[in-house]
Amino acid sequence: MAIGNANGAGLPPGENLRRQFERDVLAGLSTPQKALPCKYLYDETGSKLFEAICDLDDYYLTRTEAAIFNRALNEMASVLGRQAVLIEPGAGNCEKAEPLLAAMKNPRAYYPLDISPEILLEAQQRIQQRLPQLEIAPIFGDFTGDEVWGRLPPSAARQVIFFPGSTIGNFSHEQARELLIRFAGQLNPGDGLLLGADLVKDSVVLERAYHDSNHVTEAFNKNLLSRINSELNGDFNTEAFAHRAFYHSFRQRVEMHLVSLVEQQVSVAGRQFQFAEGETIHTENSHKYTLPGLQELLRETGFSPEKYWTDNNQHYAIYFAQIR
Ligand code: AVJ
Repeated sequence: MAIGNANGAGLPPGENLRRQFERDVLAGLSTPQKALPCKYLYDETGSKLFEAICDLDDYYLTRTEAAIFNRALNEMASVLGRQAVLIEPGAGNCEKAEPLLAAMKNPRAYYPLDISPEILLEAQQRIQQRLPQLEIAPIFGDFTGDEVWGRLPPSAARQVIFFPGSTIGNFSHEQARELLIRFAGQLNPGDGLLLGADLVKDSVVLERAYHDSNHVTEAFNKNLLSRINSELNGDFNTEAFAHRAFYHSFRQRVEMHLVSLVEQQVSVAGRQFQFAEGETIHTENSHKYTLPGLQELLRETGFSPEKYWTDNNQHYAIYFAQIR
């Protein structure tokens, strides 16, 4: 077999991803507002740091969502109905699906989708031990592309897409619409979506969650620079950048940036980039929703919002919607 062509086929595994990373970083550092795609924050170190963020007192999202699930699990299970198929895009360690599957009435199957096989296979074993009757079929790939969805087994049973964790917040409103339309395309009338989203709230609470006093989010943000240094032969001095996170109330999102503390030049993959003092790299968005905003998003994308659960402070919501 011939090795290597213009498409990068035949390259060692990981090389295509590295090249894509390089293209995205060089392009992102070349625009007037420097910006990097937030998905690159989640390499192995970044994912571990994100898990540490989830345990922080300042980061209310994870525990608030967990408490809503805990309290409403049986009600959710009955809304999902008997013998439903649960599909989870970006499932990761499947920690949120496990109690839900255990509460559901004779779930037909669980299809977790994720780019990371190791974590998914480990989760499959764990859940299979607890629920031996359940069919679990992990599907590896990027859920924002078409290709993975084509590999889902067709099903006559009721399907429910499970999308917790405020992952939707990483997407712009435009991208969120596209994503939900993609979800809808996978579903039939009467099928469901269980969606977790963080709500608009006091900016002090929001900013503390993304600028925590333990500096874990700072480490998470700066890890992107270390990753560029090691994978793309960069020479970022992580000390010369500061973590910044602020709530942009008009855009209803927390923006995460890295601020250059001095005027400096940085080299990445043989190319030079200038930073003025105070210039930033925009590294992540975390969109916040209002309940009416969520309902509108659902309606616009072919869903009919049926029921939601929230905490007493209305900091976070889990929405159940059906395909019209
Ligand atoms: C993984 C997108 C839900 O936006 O709250 C947390 C990512 N970034 N702290 C979020 C994140 C910094 C997180 N999501």
